[in-house]
Amino acid sequence: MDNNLSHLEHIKADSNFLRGTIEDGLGDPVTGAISEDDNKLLKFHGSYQQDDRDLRDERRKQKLEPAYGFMIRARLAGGIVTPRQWLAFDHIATNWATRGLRITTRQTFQLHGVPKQNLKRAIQAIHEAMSTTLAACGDVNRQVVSSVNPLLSSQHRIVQEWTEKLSAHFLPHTRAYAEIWLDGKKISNEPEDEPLYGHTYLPRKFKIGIAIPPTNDIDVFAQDLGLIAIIENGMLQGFNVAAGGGMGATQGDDTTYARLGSLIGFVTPEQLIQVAETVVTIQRDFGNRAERQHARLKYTIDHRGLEWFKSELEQRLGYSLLPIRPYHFNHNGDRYGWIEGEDGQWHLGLYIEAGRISDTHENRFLTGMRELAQVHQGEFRLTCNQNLVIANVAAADRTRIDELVRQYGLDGYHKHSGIRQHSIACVALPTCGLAMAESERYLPELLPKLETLLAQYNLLDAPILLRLSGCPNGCSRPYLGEITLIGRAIGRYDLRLGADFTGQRLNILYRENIAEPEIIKILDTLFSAYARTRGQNEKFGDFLIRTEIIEAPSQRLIPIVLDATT
Ligand code: SRM
Ligand code: SF4
Repeated sequence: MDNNLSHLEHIKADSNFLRGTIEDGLGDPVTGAISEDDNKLLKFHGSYQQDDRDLRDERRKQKLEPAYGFMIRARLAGGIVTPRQWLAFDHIATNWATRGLRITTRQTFQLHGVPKQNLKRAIQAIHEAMSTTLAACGDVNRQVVSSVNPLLSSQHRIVQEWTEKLSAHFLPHTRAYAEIWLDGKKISNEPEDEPLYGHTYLPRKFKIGIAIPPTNDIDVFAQDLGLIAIIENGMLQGFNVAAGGGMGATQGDDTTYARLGSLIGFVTPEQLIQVAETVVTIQRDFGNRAERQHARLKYTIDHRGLEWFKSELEQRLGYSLLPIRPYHFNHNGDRYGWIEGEDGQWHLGLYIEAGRISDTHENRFLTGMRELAQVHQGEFRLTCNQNLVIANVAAADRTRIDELVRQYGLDGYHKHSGIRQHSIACVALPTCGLAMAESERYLPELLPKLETLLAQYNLLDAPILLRLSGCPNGCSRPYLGEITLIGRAIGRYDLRLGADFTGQRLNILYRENIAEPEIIKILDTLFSAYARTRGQNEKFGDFLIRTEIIEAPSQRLIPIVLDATT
């Protein structure tokens, strides 16, 4: 193999379709860890080896190995969870994991701290509940996300079907998953193949999402392949295609950056899978396999040019994409409370702080949700803003659901401030190995302080997108926050401001590497100005740009529209 390739390309190539020596590592009783190379392959199976960073120093002093535990991420296309599946995840969370269930920013579950000896039975339990962890992480197409809620209308349901088709289409074919996790033996001697990915898979992770206007609750322009469902006269016509979105950046490396996807055309539902597959295979063939920090589709497009990308796509397809159709987004974030669907069934949107569902001193969300799953007849829907919907409830069952929601304190959505309702925080410490600062654990400290300020200026109800990330990788899609903190070191953050409320404009860096007192002081001044001089219905990010408190972002960061015709 080419020596210019990154180390991970060699690991993949030599892995025998993602087997490596994972199975041997799982069986080694001497350590709670597996080898470094196997850990890289394990991601493709939906798990990461981590260690509890709160305990690192103490264990080092005691000459103990780090407190290893495994994170497990499920693949739940469009974030749908049946009550049976909920109870299976709850069982794993209660018996084998440490921090309950965690709804992620890609509308699925993560579990943390699963010890090596329980990893296999946890993955088996997920499989038995008709779900999987395969390709939830790794250099493949990941969890496909879509706007909530499939039951709102017949067209939402059709979009969900496309979400599931896309998710299934891009699952790897390797038999390693079944061998390692499900029955432990070689199930066939037939030669193995990955017809779509090839034996080295993609150069990097790949993400697809479908938004249904006017809601951009998935941040469609942050996806490698963002699809905007066009529904006209109550019928799904097809999808506008945005390519090359992505959030990740590396601290101190200007050659890495967040980028909004570029709109390149419109495809009919019949063309969708072929177009998505062709985009993925272009990235497979041209993505940078030497430097992982430049391997996402956004860099392939920027290095070769959007015109090149579009013409390569159309040449491979054998036809041209259709002109982009008009669309309009009016908000990001989730809708809370009861909403009635077209068919008369009801859906209850609940706010979950940073997506964490656990039993603590303050609340018993895990127990409450377990009880809800035991009585609920419909399904649950996880959102890309780390919240959840109790979906498909008959009118007659609403009272019982409301009672349980109230009993377990899950009814906060009634009273929360606008900023709280629109807050997202990535996991960060203590499990994320890349975290430079707190995020999920900082959110409950920060929010009341911001709410105190907002209350002074009568802005408690103002919906403001707040995003916290423990490092620049961008797991909370922080470059799309109207107010964003990105961790630089413990207690220190970059403050970014000025994204719009619909996920269509990136924010910009306002102050670097500052601590909480300065953050609060700056926001105090800005909230005061916002309260005094904002226009009617003007959102915070738009206000900052109009009043030139911050500069409008540079052109490069605004979606480029090719052949934008109506
Ligand atoms: Fe992420 C890596 C958590 C959504 C960009 N992300 C990680 C890891 C696995 C850390 C690691 O590599 O060791 C984090 C595990 C933390 C932990 O302890 O659980 C992690 N990412 C998450 C989650 C759980 C954040 C959350 O609080 O919900 C989200 C899980 C999504 C899922 O269910 O699939 C999550 N990550 C995202 C998103 C948002 C999205 O996809 O909509 C992004 C930005 C979008 C994008 O990909 O461009 C994102 N995560 C990254 C990156 C930067 C990638 C890049 O292109 O540079 C990394 C680091 C990497 O890949 O090297 C990363
Ligand atoms: Fe970890 Fe950084 Fe992602 Fe937060 S943004 S979960 S700190 S990788």
